[in-house]
Amino acid sequence: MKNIDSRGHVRGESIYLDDIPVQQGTLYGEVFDSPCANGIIRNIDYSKAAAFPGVFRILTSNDIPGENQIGGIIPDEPLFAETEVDFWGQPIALIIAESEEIAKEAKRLIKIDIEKRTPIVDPREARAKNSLIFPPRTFRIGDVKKAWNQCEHIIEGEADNEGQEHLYIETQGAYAYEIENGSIRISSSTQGPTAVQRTVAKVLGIGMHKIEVDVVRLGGGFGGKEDQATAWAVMAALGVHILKRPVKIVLHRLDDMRMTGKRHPYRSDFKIGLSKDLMILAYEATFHQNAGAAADLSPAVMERTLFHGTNSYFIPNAELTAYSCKTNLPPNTAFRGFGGPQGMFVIESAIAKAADILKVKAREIQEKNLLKDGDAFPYGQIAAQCLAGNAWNKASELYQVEKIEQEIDEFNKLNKHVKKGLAFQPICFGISFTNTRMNNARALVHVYHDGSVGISTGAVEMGQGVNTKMVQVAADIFSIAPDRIKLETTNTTRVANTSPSAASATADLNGKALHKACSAILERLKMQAARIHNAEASKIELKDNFVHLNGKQTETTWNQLIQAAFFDRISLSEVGHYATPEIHYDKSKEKGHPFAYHVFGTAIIIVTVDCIRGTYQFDSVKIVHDFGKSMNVSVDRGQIEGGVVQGIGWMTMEELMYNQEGKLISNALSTYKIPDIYSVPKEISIEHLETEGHDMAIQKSKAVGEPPLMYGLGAYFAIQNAVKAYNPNHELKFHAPFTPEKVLMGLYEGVGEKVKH
Ligand code: LUZ
Ligand code: MOS
Repeated sequence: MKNIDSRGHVRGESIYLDDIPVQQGTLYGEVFDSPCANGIIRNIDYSKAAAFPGVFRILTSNDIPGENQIGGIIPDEPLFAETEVDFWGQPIALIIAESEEIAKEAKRLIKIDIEKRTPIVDPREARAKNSLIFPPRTFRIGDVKKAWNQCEHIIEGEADNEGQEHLYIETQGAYAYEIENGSIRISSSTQGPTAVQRTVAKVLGIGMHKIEVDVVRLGGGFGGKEDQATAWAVMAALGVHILKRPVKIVLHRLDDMRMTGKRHPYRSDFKIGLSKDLMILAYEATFHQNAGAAADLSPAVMERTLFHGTNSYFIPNAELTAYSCKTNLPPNTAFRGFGGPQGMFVIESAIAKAADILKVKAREIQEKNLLKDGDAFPYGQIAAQCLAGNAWNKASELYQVEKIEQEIDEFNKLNKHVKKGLAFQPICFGISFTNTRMNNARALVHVYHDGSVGISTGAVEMGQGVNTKMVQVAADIFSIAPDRIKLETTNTTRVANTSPSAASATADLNGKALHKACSAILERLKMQAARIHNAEASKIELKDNFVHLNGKQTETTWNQLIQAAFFDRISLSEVGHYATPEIHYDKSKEKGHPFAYHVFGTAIIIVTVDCIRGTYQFDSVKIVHDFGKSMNVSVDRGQIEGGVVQGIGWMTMEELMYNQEGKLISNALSTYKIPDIYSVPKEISIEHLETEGHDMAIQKSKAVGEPPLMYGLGAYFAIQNAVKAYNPNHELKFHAPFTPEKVLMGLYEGVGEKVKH
């Protein structure tokens, strides 16, 4: 089925937050934020700004009727700073004015006097100073201390990654207005409508029942709106609560980049031990997560780093420890992969370094250690329906890897100043929120008495195509045309207590809930049809708009059946509730079965490096991916292509830089480079792995949102191999992104000296 949004998108008719018509009397909010990363507020003079014509009010922490607290997991984040500031861009006040322009003008008139303190920007420094968000955690399997003795080779090193700006095309924003009796309706560009509802209620000191959050769709989220859409919605609602006028806040791109958190930078140490025949016997890693100034989702992100610390390899003895380090950056947050990519980068770096020292190909080590059915992950779950080897083997055969390698060797011999590099990137990603209790969803279905259908779920459409999948589920069960079905906005009044659209689990969770609701209505309709045809319900089927009896089409249409059911006073509405079965996790032991299933795949990435300039172009990314049984191939391919490009961007060009004062200096699109149409690989081939699919996946179609991002990790190692082909003296470093500057340094370090080793 075609994406139901494609027509609206192409014609510019799709509704985003800023397209919602505003009510008469709407006011506009502008956030006044901290001009330094760490300091004590001595004085703020709002008088000139407050007196500026058109300014209605300046809201600060003093105006909050409930709690000045927006921390979702740990209550450690004020909505507005009170006496001190902990990061550059931290909200201090909200200026509410007649227009955005007036609010912006007024903001310039605020005078702030801050006593600056030295900020911490580096997570290792934070750990040394014991500045942690919460205590460290360790995952263990086997006995790593004993295993080192059995290792023929032991290799140690460091692997670091920087953050990543989400750069959703639609910036953060919210529009709130009063309905009546103090109830507030909020349109929010959020992945987590319930998080917004809960937090608004807490800050305003009123019940959640008075807050209705509605989401039409987002112009991208990528995790950046899982938690961090909340603050702006709360501010808008606070304005409504106090001024009794509609309030709209939409962040300017530069404000959004400065004030919001990003993917977590990590600083990590590894130690890997291999046997003579390249089996990984032992692995130790220590992760230092740069959480920023407040917890936000960092505890959950850190957990996923540990869950994915061994990627798709079986390592019998491993010890993974992670520290969530409190620094003076904006609180870092969810970003596609959610800590998984950071963990996987470290094991891939360890393997690359081992391969370099042992003078073997990384792919030999990778292949030998791939996870198999029955192998245990460090967190206790046993690999089942494991497709790591299948994906790897199919990729090797289908894309003729030996031949490609020969061609690359030839090319590198013939070309002095251009070199090619190749890397294999296997992935293994666990599907489910790592926090077991979040794995539930609901759906509400109404069949109207004309036979048309309205469905609501907790899923938020953010470009990933989940709405299309939801319509498919309903159309499939009722066996009616998709255009008889309307997908309603995501609304906390229709579907309550939702988990955010995140963790790649949105279509699974909401789809299964929808499946249950539709199935319940279907059962009632079959009984109705049975009455009409004097038959047993078990002999009835609904197919292609008609009632079928004993496998044959009858005269009764879907519409007639619905009419009859309606006249017979049969309920045509249903709520479905789904909670993922079988999953559990015991944090005290760090063991359990946290994931419904895993998604596997392998990518082969080939890059060409210009060895004069240090620039590069990706020739191809050749993928074999475990879709299960894809329910929508074009939607799923779109997710893979986008994920790959976003992953490559993070690994190669997107360079977030903070200076020593904790100020973001790559703070605009002129200094922060994301992949564009010219930097995407010339070829992205995507091949299905033929499998049955998994029962816990919606229609056996496996989750596809986050896993493909991690194919992009291979970009780093492909470039590294090309650099090595030019400069054998290049000493491997692991510090993503591998920008052209770093490539150039790598190409020329120690050139002219005798080759080492
Ligand atoms: N959000 C979350 C996520 O709260 N828990 C998760 O496990 C998760 N995983 C990926 C992306 N978002
Ligand atoms: Mo996400 S990183 O699944 O919000």
